Amino acid sequence: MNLIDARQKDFFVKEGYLLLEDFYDVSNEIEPVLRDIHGIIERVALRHGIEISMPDFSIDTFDAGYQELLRLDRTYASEVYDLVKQSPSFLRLICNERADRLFRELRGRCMSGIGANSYGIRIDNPNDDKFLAHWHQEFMFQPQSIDGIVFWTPLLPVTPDLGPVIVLPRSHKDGLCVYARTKDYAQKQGAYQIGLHREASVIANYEQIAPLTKPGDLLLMDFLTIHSSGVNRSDRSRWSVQHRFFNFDDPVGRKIGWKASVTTGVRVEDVFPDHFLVED
Ligand SMILES: O=C(O)CCC(=O)C(=O)O
Ligand SMILES: [Fe+2]
Repeated sequence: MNLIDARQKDFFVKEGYLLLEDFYDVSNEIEPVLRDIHGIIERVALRHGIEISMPDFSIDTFDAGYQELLRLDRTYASEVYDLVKQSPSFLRLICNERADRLFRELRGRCMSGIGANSYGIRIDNPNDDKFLAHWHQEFMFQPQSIDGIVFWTPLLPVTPDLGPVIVLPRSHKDGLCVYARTKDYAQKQGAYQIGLHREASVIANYEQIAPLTKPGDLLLMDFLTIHSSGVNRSDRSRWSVQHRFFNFDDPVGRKIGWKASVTTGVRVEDVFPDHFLVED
């Protein structure tokens, strides 16, 4: 049995993204991740001897206590950020058999892979713009295979004020863009200083969409589709899972050697010398 029909596959190929509503089973696949997050927040507080008001677990308030930790000391919140990736239920979600099969339905018969450090749980805190992902294509930051696919799934209902991901439909058709270490992002860390060369004029070529999603939904993006974080102007953190599959059989990936995520220190200027400019 196929997970998607021909019309959905055509849509993805043409538009460079696809929203699959209710792809994951919320009780069996999403809720365990929320429970682990709840448990980790509780334990990080305990470790630091902090009394936070934490009600018993519920799907709607799974992150209760997190805002308090963040307010008390940002490093407590960073600990939570690093630890939630170590939850078995999260790792089960991203290695999910159906997700893997979905990747291979979209890319045809191939051997799939999950790049080193290519997955995580984003916690986008209210009005904290420093860690937002500016306009990018995944392949530049996850140099595994050019036909890789981002799997983006929310852990809470994403309303407009929470800042849904912004996607530029059909931007994948124009191939890998030219990038530079731009002045605009000079204050960011490491590879996040890299941005699209002449970003505003590139972005202006496309329509922008920002799909609203709920737990269980899955947003797929082609590794060449330009996208960015929306800005969170609500009073709650925006929790979402990102994971990615790549194709070991893609000739571009084979040539570059299926590299790990830039977050491991891979120098993408060396991987893609033809796609970098030094701006003056
Ligand atoms: O969630 C976001 O704000 C950005 C997500 C993103 O860039 C990705 O999932 O690849
Ligand atoms: Fe991305």
